Amino acid sequence: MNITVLHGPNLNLLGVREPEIYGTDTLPAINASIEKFADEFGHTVTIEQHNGEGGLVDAIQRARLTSEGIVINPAGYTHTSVAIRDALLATGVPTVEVHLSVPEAREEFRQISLISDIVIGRISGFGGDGYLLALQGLIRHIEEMQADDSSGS
Ligand code: CA2
Repeated sequence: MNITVLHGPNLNLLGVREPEIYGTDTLPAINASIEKFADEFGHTVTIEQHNGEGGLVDAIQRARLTSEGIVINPAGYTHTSVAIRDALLATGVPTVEVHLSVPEAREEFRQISLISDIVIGRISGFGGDGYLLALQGLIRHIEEMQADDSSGS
C-alpha cells in the first residue's frame, strides 16, 4: 500500500533551529527513516512538506487517489486550520496526526487541535520516531479494515 506523509510549515527547519524542542534530526534524515521503515514492511510512501495551507490541502486531496492512509504533522496549522480539517473530512482517508513535541505541555494556544477528533490516532512527544509509530499503527488499521471488507462482515 502507499501512505502519504505530510509535514507542515517550518518543519523544513528541523535540526537547524530550536533543537531543544524539536531535536537534532533534519527533515531529510527523518524522511529517509520513514522510507526505510515503509520499505521493510513492503509499502511505499509519498512524502511532502508544505509551508502553505493550500499546498497541504492540495496534497490531502491528491492522497484520495494515491494513498490508503495519511500521516500528517500540520505543525502550526494544527491549531488554526479549518481548511485542513475540511480536506481530511472530504477525502475520508484514514489519518494519523503526529507531533514531535507534546503540544499540550506547551503554550495555551497549542492545546487545541482542529483535527484530533477526526483522526484514527495521535502520536506526540517522540520526535521523528513518532512518524514510524504512526505508520505502524496506520498500516495495521488499514489491513484490519481490508480484512473486514473481504470477510463480508
Ligand atoms: O510538535 C510538533 O510537531 C508541532 O506540530 C510543531 C509545530 C508547532 O507549531 C506545533 O504546535 C507542534 C512547529 C513546527 C516548526 O518547526 C520548527 C522546526 C525547527 C525550528 C523551528 C521550527
